Amino acid sequence: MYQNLAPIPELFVSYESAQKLKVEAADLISWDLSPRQICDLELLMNGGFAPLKGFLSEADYDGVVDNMRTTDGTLWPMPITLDVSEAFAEGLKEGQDIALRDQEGVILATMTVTDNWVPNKAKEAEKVFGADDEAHPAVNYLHNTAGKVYLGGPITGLQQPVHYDFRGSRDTPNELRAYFRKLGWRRVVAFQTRNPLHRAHQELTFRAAKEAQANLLIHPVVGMTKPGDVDHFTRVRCYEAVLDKYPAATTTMSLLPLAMRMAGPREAVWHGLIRANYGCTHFIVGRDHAGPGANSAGEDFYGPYDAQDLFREHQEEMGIEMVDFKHMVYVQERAQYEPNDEIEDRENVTILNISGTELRRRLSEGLEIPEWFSFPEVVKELRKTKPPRSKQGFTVFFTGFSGSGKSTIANALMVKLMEMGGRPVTLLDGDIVRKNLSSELGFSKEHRDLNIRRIGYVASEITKNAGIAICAPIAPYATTRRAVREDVEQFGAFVEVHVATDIEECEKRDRKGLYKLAREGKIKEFTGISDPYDIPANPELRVETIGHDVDNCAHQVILKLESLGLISAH
Ligand code: PPS
Repeated sequence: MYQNLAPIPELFVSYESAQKLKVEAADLISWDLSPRQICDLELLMNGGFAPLKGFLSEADYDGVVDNMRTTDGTLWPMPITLDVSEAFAEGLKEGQDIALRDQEGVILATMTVTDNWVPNKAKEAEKVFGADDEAHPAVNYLHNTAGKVYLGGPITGLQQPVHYDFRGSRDTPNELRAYFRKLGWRRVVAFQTRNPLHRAHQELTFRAAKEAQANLLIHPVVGMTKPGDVDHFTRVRCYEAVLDKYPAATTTMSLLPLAMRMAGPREAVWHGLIRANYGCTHFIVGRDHAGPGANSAGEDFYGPYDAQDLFREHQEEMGIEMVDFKHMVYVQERAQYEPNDEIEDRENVTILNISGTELRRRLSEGLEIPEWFSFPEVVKELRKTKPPRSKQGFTVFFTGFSGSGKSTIANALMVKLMEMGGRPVTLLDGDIVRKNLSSELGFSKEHRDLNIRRIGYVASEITKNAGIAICAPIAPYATTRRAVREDVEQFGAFVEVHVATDIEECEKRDRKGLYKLAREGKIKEFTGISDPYDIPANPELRVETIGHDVDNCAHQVILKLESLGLISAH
């Protein structure tokens, strides 16, 4: 297969029209785009999502969800939708233009709203992601981050989102096409990645290029990847280090501002279509492509080669060919990587492999990472970003009923950690936060969520800066606690401690006299009495306070922190 490298249509208007339209758009109702929507919009506008002309209409959305096709029959596996709040959608009329702004308020595009509907999110989860299970990051996003209403309609692109990082390595589809044209690269195999490249990846990409007799495009995602991944700044520094080890004449790297959904098979087809738009003729699909990991029952969402199967089914129509790979492993005797299924003399050789989980463990414990596994330059970058856990920041998040003992244990823990020294410790106790950060808030679900998200924000900043945050709010809602966990886990460990004193005991103790008032109806929405509390299903630690004194409870937390490698045992 050879690529036709003619330019593909973008949704941008000319510079002059854009200047004029920007002035006119200042009067339009504006939607402030979320980070994910900015990624989607960028690829819509620059042709990465061609032939889409805007956010999907309701009919196209239904087709995409049901059978991966828009109403005109175009193969498109991923719903690209503009989710908004009910309040925003309410006032809109059909055919109305709205301005789409980035997070600083810059107008990037206008959209003519042709469709405005409330999607069936449970169905979308089942059909697109395979299960309505919030352990899937995109399903979690769908239910807990995305707005309730979807808007659809064509886009008029005014300007690209502004990026200040790695500008020289970002290319639009047409820029890459022009580059390939200029170099005479008519066959290009793309490698999609959201992880640092190690030796196995290098071997895999070498083999793919050889097999497809093509040039190689390393095409890492720098938009949004799976929560908890290595941040893209670190990754790009790693890629740059590895790029030196490829022949410059046949390999290049470009950064893709895609917001991944981790949708396995559908995602693989989507990735292929995007790479075809970027001028590639071949696309590498390895084991468990864009897999989100385990579902809430502990099993993988997709089979390891489901993505390859779905890609194969559609590749003819997609205009891009798959280069499929089985899992690559290291054969010690031959000192090289080989596909696991091609090793014939398995009994006579030693097969080595380090999983992603094992790599993270070694990094977090400061253990050796062998040279057969990765390049010293890559390991050095990773160690800079991820020092051993005993040197990283972390958050201890207590949750439990009022009067359960959270604050008392949190205070004791703070003193013990300060006695050990080494890292600054901040206590974000429920009452302290309500006084200093959230004084205007009450106890409705909305206000409680806001309160906890503020605590989460501060805790994540402390964690990022290598400090220890101890939080002790009630935090009654599991979804909000999970959101805070995600905020914090970008930077360090999140240790949830359920102080499991039951409501009867808390009421019996009634240290602040609040339960009495709640029973009398004088305090409304009181947790455990007239308001819900989701018991944590899988906290890192559950402490019982009946029969254990405060010192003992705090010590249990210390032991947990030691076992997690967050404080060194001595
Ligand atoms: S939340 O839900 O996490 O935002 O609550 P939080 O900020 O931790 O609550 C702090 C203290 O507010 C007192 N208080 C109430 N608690 C629960 N429900 C209602 N309606 C309420 N009104 C006041 C209560 O003493 C909480 O303190 P703790 O430290 O938990 O005893």
